[in-house]
Amino acid sequence: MLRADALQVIYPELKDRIVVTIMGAVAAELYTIGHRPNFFYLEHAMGLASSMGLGIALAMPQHKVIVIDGDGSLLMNLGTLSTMARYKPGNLLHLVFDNESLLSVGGFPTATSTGTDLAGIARASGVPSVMEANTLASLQQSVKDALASNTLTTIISKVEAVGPKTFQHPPYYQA
Ligand SMILES: Cc1ncc(C[n+]2csc(CCOP(=O)(O)OP(=O)(O)O)c2C)c(N)n1
Ligand SMILES: [Mg+2]
Repeated sequence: MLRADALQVIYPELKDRIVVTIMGAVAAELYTIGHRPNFFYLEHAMGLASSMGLGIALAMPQHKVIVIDGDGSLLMNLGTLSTMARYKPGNLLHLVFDNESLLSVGGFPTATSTGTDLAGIARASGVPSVMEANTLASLQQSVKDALASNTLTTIISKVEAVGPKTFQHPPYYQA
């Protein structure tokens, strides 16, 4: 599954919600599909999109918040899973695209390429709903189910390590 196709398929669920993404390739992909003022691309602070999303979800319980994370970013801040699980905001959906790679900085393999199981870590951290969705249809359904459930959910989605050709200076980088 290509992450760009996955984003396209779930875009109807994203477009009217607060969305916080990690930096790099996935931010550019979402921006290209259709930027919205309710999308925030957290540049540079690797690993912290989920922490920011947690804060927003807790501060704004009337809104659903969707975090779009990456395997490398989540591995850098695994404690976010236990913190999310501790507070369990039902309005937070944590979607992790696992391409087994630090794709945005050249494609170095991450620990998920050698067996680290992010869904297992999320479950063991106490996240009440953890799903694995590796096809477009299952991802679309999992996102819909998670948003309808009012339960803190982490979805791990394996995708190919493929991104846009260039994404160094998209408009959101400019002041
Ligand atoms: C603290 C810190 N270390 C390193 C970087 C450089 N960096 C930017 S994106 C990235 C890779 C992110 O990997 P992942 O979350 O898997 O997303 P992908 O690029 O695969 O979409 C790295 C290492 C950074 N921005 N901040
Ligand atoms: Mg990655």
